[in-house]
Amino acid sequence: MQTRKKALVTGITGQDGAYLAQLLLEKGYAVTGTYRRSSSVNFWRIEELAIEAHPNLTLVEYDLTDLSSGIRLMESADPDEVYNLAAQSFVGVSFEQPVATGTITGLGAVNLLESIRIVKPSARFYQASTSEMFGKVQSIPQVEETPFYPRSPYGAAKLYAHWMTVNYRESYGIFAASGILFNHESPLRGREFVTRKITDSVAKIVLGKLDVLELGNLDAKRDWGYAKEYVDGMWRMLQVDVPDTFVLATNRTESVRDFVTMAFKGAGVGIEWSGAGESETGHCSRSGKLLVRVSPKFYRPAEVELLIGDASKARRVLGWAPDTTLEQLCAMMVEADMRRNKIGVSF
Ligand code: NDP
Ligand code: GDR
Repeated sequence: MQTRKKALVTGITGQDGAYLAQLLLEKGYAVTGTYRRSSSVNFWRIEELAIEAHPNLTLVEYDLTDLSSGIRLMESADPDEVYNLAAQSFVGVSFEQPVATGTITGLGAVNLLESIRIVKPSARFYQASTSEMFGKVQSIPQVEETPFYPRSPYGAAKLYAHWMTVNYRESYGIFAASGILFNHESPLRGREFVTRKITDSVAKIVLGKLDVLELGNLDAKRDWGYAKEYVDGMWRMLQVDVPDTFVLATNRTESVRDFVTMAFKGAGVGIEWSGAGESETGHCSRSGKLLVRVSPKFYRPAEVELLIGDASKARRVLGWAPDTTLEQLCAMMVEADMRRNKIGVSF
């Protein structure tokens, strides 16, 4: 009889953690998912996916910043595969909390790598790296070899974690993979991130629960994919023979403004834009009502203006390719937020 593979997923309460745990459970893994202690733990995502009571899922408290609890975690979970998804992941907040972001997002990964080195060096490790490491992009499209230039404390912390992952791979022979993932979204995305903020607000506006959507930089361009497909790419990175670094992206970039237009269209509302920069506004093309306004409070001290990735290496080596279009993704998110807001549930 084949023994069940064991996976450890940090950050199971987050978007990717929830989808990845679902995927691994479907594949027959025993999954240990970590969440951090707080006065009100939020399990809404694993509840939405109906996996919170799965017999092969164990939930344990773990704080990324604590090395000794990392060591104990590695001893108790005894994982074959470790997916490090937990992080202070919001770029905007990282400017306000640079030290905490460095400790959690940067050093947190090293705590796990050290725990693996000490307790279970045969475990395979996945680090959730990010296109934010490219920051002020040096060439287009971005690939694994594109030089890094992070533009936020978050990007810099992730770059440290990325290089430490490469370092543990090269120094100790640990199977440590780094996935440079471009933005990926879903109905489970946190509402602080721009796509979900937009789809939730569009739903509220259409239902008469909100007057105007306030946003920051509408010109920023992102390569947005569907999170459920990206967690499959993470898993694939740990199934190959040699640990490596891979970009996952769709190779299509759109502006925040375009995503707003797309989301309103998905809810049956046409939108017309006027003005520029901080005085740009969006109006309903039928009634002329103001629907979108720019607010300087959502601007960042330094911005990542344009991201577009090329995932050819992942396609070639991992057989990974995205399938869902941005229009389909946006429609899926608007539909979920319409449903939630109609029944008054809001996560
Ligand atoms: P989320 O913000 O949805 O989830 C982050 C997770 O980290 C949550 O479970 C959160 O717990 C947990 N966490 C935060 N601080 C700590 C801490 N001190 N100790 C333990 N756990 C902590 O992020 P995503 O799911 O979107 O992203 C997953 C990972 O991938 C992150 O590392 C992110 O930086 C990275 N990434 C994401 C991309 C994206 O587009 N989504 C793209 C590239 C990389 P809690 O629920 O309690 O807050
Ligand atoms: P990002 O995602 O910073 O790319 O990081 P986010 O959705 O926060 O911002 C995308 C772009 O939209 C602009 N923007 C706004 N952003 C937010 N959040 N709120 C606003 O009101 C707003 N208005 C304009 C931003 O300035 C930015 O240019 C995400 C996170 O998931 C990271 O953890 C991950 O590493 C990267 O994606 C890849």
